[in-house]
Amino acid sequence: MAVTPRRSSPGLSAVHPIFLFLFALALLATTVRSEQEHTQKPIVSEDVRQNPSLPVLGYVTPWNSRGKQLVEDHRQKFDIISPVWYTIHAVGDGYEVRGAPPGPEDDEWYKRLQHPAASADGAEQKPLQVAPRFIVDGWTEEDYRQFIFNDTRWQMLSDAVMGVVTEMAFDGVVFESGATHALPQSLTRLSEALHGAHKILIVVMQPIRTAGEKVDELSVKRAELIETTNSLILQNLPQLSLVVDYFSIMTYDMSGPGGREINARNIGGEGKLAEAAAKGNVREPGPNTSADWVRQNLLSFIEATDAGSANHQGFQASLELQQASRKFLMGAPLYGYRYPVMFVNKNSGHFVEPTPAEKLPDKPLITGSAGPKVRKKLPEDSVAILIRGGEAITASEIVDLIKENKPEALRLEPEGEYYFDYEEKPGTGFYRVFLPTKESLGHVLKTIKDVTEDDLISPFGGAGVALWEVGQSSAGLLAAL
Ligand SMILES: *[C@@H]1O[C@H](CO)[C@@H](O)[C@H](O)[C@H]1NC(C)=O
Ligand SMILES: CC(=O)N[C@H]1CO[C@H](CO)[C@@H](O)[C@@H]1O
Repeated sequence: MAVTPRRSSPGLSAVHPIFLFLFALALLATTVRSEQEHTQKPIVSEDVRQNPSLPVLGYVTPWNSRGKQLVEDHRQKFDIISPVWYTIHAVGDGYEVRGAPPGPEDDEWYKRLQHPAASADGAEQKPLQVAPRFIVDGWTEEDYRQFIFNDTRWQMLSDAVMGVVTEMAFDGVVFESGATHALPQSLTRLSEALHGAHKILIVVMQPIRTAGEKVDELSVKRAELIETTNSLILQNLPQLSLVVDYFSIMTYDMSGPGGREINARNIGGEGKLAEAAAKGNVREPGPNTSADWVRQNLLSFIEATDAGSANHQGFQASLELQQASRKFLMGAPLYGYRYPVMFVNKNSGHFVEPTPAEKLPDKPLITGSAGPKVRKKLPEDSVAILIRGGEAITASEIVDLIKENKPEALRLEPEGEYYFDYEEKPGTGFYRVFLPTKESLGHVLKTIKDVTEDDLISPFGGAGVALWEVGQSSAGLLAAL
């Protein structure tokens, strides 16, 4: 297993302050723009696709509804849009789909996307495919069991979903459930119904996780659980890849609200904290995604599909598998994460407090915002550890934090994601914020492209990106696409 990279100071490089400033400006520009003008024409040069060969799926949620305008302003950056609108319930002997576009304007919005539009320079923009997400909601284990083994039920579920798809004239479906890896046969009816109507089926898959070092009983158990889950996720991939058009792989939330386990070597001393770290009970804030993790996931999914081809023989099978090629849409987050943290001295394992700084140190720098601004610096050799779970934050929230606190952004190597620290008010505790940037997103895209273009790795290569979710992003971020 890959050891969590040590996060000692050689790994950190300070970002030129201009970077953050530009980042904030890019975000601000969008906020202002979408507030004042709804039919504003996109800026042409920014909107050229950086990686035209990679299909782009963008999720849009009702709770960050500015995603709708961002999609329209940058529609040539996308191929498929998935509004998050529907749930599938097990009711009585069958299934019921609930949900709808939240309002008439949402109806008009998705229909506009399905038609060609004119760009600022008068060129025609292609129509987008609209494939809303349908998520299985509240199913018990028994509900799954009944569904998996009963082809009357496969048909009932297909009918329930197709009823909506046909009525609304959607271009396809993103299907999400807690056990999609176990459903290749059960989804054949839905797949046939969609394909018969020239519509697409996309399924959401959990990512493959790194198992971690096996050093004692507990870590062995943990690692084995992760390995088992990984092989469950991958085992039916060859069959699934023949019924679906794309997989949307959730390679975001790499760290998630719980952060990640700190490397025990990063906390020394004899104290309780060092003891807890050695047992894997201390967590640190982490980046949401790394290009390397995305790459590992893509390779695992390609290999698992490939392994299936060994069981198929002949020309027809290889043709089918070629069509199975452009199937992996790797998830990339468009949100940041904010973690409440405390700082610990690496050598003693004791908590340390950032101290007011007269002169600005080059890194890292923490800025208090209350009253007369107090600039604080982090003592040498300290690491941040989580004191509570973190939360996702949007680009506009990040802009507000940057404007208010004027922090210095630091780059975490090798992940290439940026973070900054700030204190809300003196004495109320510190936060570390991880933010996606045009650069980190571009890096993920480049990694995907490299894999798809590497003939040795992927003779039938092809993959793209799935963005969660457009409403949390900004024009600045979307420029990476
Ligand atoms: C399959 O599902 C249908 C509809 O719920 C039900 O009527 C039927 O009894 C089920 N068949 C089996 C073998 O469970
Ligand atoms: C760089 C990094 O933090 N990678 C980790 C992110 O989270 C996933 C899953 O939790 C791990 O497998 C990665 O090692």
